[in-house]
Amino acid sequence: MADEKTTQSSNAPANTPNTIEALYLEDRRFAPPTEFRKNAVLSDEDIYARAARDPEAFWAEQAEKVHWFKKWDKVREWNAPWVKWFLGGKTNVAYNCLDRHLSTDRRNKAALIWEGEPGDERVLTYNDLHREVSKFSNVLKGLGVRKGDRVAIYMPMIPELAIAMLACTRIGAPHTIVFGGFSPESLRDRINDAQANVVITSDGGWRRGAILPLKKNVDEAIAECPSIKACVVVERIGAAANITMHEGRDHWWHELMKGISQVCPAEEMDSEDPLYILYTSGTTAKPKGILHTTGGYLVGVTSTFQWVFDYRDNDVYFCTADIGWVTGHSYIVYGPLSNGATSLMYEGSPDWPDKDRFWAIVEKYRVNILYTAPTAIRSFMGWGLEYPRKHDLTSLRLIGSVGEPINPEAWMWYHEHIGGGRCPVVDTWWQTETGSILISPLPGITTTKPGSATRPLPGIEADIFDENGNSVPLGGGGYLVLKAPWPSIARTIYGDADRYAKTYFSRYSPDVYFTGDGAKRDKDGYYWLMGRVDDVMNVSGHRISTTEVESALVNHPSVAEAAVVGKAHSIKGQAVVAFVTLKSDGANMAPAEKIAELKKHVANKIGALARPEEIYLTAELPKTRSGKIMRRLLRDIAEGRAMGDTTTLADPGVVARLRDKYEAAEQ
Ligand code: 7RM
Repeated sequence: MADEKTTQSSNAPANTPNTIEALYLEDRRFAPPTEFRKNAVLSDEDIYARAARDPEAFWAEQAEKVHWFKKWDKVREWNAPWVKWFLGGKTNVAYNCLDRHLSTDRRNKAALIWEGEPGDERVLTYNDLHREVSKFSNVLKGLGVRKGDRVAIYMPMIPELAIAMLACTRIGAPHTIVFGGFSPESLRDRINDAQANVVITSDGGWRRGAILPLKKNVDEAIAECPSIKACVVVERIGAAANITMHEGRDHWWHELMKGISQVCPAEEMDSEDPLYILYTSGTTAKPKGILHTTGGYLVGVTSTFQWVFDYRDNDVYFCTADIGWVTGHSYIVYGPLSNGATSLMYEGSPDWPDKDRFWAIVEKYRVNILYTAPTAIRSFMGWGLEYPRKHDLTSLRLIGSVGEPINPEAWMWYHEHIGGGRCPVVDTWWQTETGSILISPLPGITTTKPGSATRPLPGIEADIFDENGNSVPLGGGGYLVLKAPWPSIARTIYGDADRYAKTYFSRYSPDVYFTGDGAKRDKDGYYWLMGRVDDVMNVSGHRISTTEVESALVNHPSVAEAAVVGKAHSIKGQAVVAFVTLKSDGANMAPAEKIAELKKHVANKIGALARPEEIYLTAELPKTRSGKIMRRLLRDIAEGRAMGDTTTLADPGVVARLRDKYEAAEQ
């Protein structure tokens, strides 16, 4: 049965009757196990009150735990919506992730454990990683990269990806990582927006035994990227990748690394110097370049990694995300490494060569902490218990979830069948823009409820507002907001400060951050996230803008108009559904062929992740009298719901005709 929370559509009002009922029916509680609590990094509830009494002092105390070349003069400067943290402080994130550990017992500890597809493996100790990063830092300098220059990275999940990003960070060159599933056009647009000088890629990547043509995509992209001066290529595939190296522009990673100096001191960065740019979908077709800076981000990811995952020195930690997303940035690389953790990175898919791959990895490396996504958990549920049961999962002591609301059934399954009933489950809410986890249980303190991300972390001032900016009392729902800045908040949208202010700080007032998420708080003050309230879909934990997909569709020569909505999907959370009207000369082939062509077109334009699950060709779209497409009605149709208010429609007959057509197609 589909659960109430996953059937929430992206623009649904935050508290529809069925969800309220579900929440009040949810009476299962899971207190931290006594043993866990006894040994936990945090076990004293008082931390919340302490942080609330004096947030600046609290964050300064956290900042003391990382290394500074020079300590800050001032903790925070807040001219809403603009904020700076640890002003005057000098630090380097890569120094904190590497050098800092070399003078400790961690020197020869595994920093990265890499499990490649199909079964390749490599372990890099902190000492190894420091050496490789220092060498590649010198490579980048040799290619002319200077502090402040942007470097694009388009790579599979291989150790060189982590090495490349840490090298950028070491020399103060902000990286912009583009997920390997994005199309050449998406890559081109991001490189051009960031004005990157260098791009780092590989000859290809392995995905379910097939080759991802990364270098070929780069060639296509940078043909239209005048800022790119050099391209560095890691050899992952070999001859089978069949790539062309362009003389003077393209360089093999291994050749550049040959004989280069291992010495490259970390650049002393200002606390507010840019650290990286990461593009994310918003409500318009153009992705936003979310800019994170140095000191605050470091403090945010370092502290939350330790608190939420209860990281202790001998733990093996496995986050299944791709580093191309923020989860990988913060919780595969920066947060874990700055804590001196052993972070496992896996190149492939959960179902390759078989559906037990994650569990085989857990058993092989005796993983203690696992961090994955609800969409994966729902797939595992569908595949059946035989796969986890094939493996010894008793090394696990804590399991986490991120990316979208986790429905209580999936939470329970995860708790019982992966966590063996003994592991606390941390459902962590955050965003690319927040940089680090903001709402989550503290596993040694918080009693969890399946489906709730529980409470804002210490130092985080969240609230739920109604349309008018009034705080909604416990038991009610509305919009999730943050009423004070935290250290790892994004500082701007690269090159578009106005859009930053407008997107996040104009809904209520310049000192209130609007998350774009609907949420509800129960009588105990626990938060229940309800999904996006804007035109952003969440497909398998990935943010995709409806407008972006619509633009891709109307870019096709036969399409006149397109409207895209997210439809509840039992595995993906949401699936992309498009309603398309064709130009009069567009119906030049059978509808089924046309639909296949349009799906392929979207995948080519944006990337496979945006490929519509369903496309409906229709003669008309429901519009208001002022000509706005009423997506809400399309969602009602796609999700088979009773039709909402149709009084503002220019032609009320349109929806009835559309619904008949949709239902006929669904048969
Ligand atoms: C980390 C990440 C952000 C959006 C966010 C939410 C949704 C993420 C949860 C969640 C409910 C969660 N960054 N979201 N985590 N919803 N419970 N634990 O996912 O920028 O890619 O997406 O994802 O809608 O606004 S993201």
